[in-house]
Amino acid sequence: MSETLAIIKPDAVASGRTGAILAHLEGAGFRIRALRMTRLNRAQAEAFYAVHRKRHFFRSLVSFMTSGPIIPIVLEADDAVPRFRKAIGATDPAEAAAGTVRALYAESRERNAIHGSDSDANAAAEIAFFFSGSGRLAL
Ligand code: 3AN
Repeated sequence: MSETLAIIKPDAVASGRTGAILAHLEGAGFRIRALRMTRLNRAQAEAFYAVHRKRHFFRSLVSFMTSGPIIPIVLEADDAVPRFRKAIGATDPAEAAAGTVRALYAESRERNAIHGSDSDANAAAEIAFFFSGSGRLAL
């Protein structure tokens, strides 16, 4: 078993898709190991997406990700990172495979409903970003 970090993004939280997305993920075999609701400030969003700081969409992405509450989730499964990437689909919902979370719930390439870690190393770093210290109780 391994872990990955998911984030239900502000668009999906605001449109009331949280429950549907959680049910979809549990139905796809992911086990919820930790979950919280929070809201990023600008500095936190810039730090989380630092790898994209030179991209043309960075400012817009930070603005979107700070626009409302988000729900970070630690998910567990066999090969969690690649399995989860497959379950959420391509970044652009127009290119996401049928039945994936983004095909079902994303609005656009930016407002794309959900985040998923892209490697085991990034999963560990992203889980620590949201669930370090007392934020994550021993299981
Ligand atoms: P993914 O979330 O599929 O791993 P990344 O890591 O390339 O995609 O991009 C991180 C986030 O940046 C995406 N989830 C999306 O919200 C936003 N993003 C990526 N590419 C674009 C783009 N061309 N225009 C606007 N926003 C984008």
